[in-house]
Amino acid sequence: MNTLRRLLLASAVAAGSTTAYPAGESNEIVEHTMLMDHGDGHLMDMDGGMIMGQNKDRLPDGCSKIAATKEVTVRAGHKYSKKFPGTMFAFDQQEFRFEPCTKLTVHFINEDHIRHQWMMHGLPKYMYDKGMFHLEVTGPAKISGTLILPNEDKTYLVHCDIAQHMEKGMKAQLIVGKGSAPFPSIPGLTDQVIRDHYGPGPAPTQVVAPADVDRTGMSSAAAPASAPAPEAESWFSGMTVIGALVGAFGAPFAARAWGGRLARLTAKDAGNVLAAAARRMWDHAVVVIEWVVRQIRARTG
Ligand SMILES: [Cu+2]
Repeated sequence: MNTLRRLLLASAVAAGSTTAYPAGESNEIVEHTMLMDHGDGHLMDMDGGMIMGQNKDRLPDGCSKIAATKEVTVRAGHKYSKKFPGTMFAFDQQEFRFEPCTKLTVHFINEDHIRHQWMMHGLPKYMYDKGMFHLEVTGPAKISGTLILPNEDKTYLVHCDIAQHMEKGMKAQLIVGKGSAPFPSIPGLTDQVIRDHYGPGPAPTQVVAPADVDRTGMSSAAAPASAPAPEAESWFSGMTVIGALVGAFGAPFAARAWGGRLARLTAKDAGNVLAAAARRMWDHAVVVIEWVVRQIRARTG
C-alpha cells in the first residue's frame, strides 16, 4: 500500500513537472488584506505582501481637491506575455490613463507562482519616498494600494523590478493628463531601443535617443555602448601582452621546431624559410613603429 502511494505520488510529480507549476500548488488567488502599517505609506504582512508609497489623503501640490476616485485591476503573469513574442512576463494591460489629482486604487493580482511587482516611478519625492508607489506579492495573490496622482502632465514608468522581469516584458506606462515622453520597449506599444534581431549577419546598431532615456534613472533603456578605445591602444595593450606571453613560453618550443624544420631542408630552402620569417617579423615591426610614431605625434602636437 505504501509503495503504491509512493508510485502514485511520483507519477503525479512527474506529470506536474511538465507544466509551468509544481504539482499540488493551488492557483487560487490569496488576498492580502491584513497588512501592518509601518508608517510613511509602507505596509507589509508576514506572507510577503508589501505596499510602498500608499497615500489615501495627502493632496499633492497644486491639487485643490481630489479630481476623481478611480480603481484599476491589473493582472500579472506569464500567460499575459504569450501575445508578445520574445517576452516571458507581462501585465494584462500596458497603459493606464488618469486625470491629474485622481485618487487611484490599484488592485494587483499576481497569477504566477513567483514574486511580481507593480512599481510606479517618477513620483514627487516630497510625498512619495524614493519617488515610488509600489505593490508586491508572491502569487497567486492579490494586493491593493492607493495613491493620489500629482497635478502634472506626465508619463510614469510602471514595471516589475524583480531581476529581468521588466526586460522580459513586465513593463507599462501610466499617463497622467496629457502625459510626457513615452517609454521604449513596452510590449505591443512602443518600439524597442535595441530591436531583437534574428536574421543573418550582425544586428544593426541603434543609438538611444535622449528622449527615450528613462527620466527616473531606472534601467528602462539599454545604456548606449561606450565609445570603443582607439584601435591602436587596444591593439597594443591586448596584443603586446599576448605576444609577450607567447614569446616567453613559446621560445623553447619554437627553437626546437625551427631546428628540426631547418635540419631537414637544403641550405637554399632554409634560407628562403628564414627570409620569409624575417619578412613577417619586419611587417609586425612596421606596425609597431607606425603605432609608436602615431602616439608621439598625438602627444606632441
Ligand atoms: Cu515580476
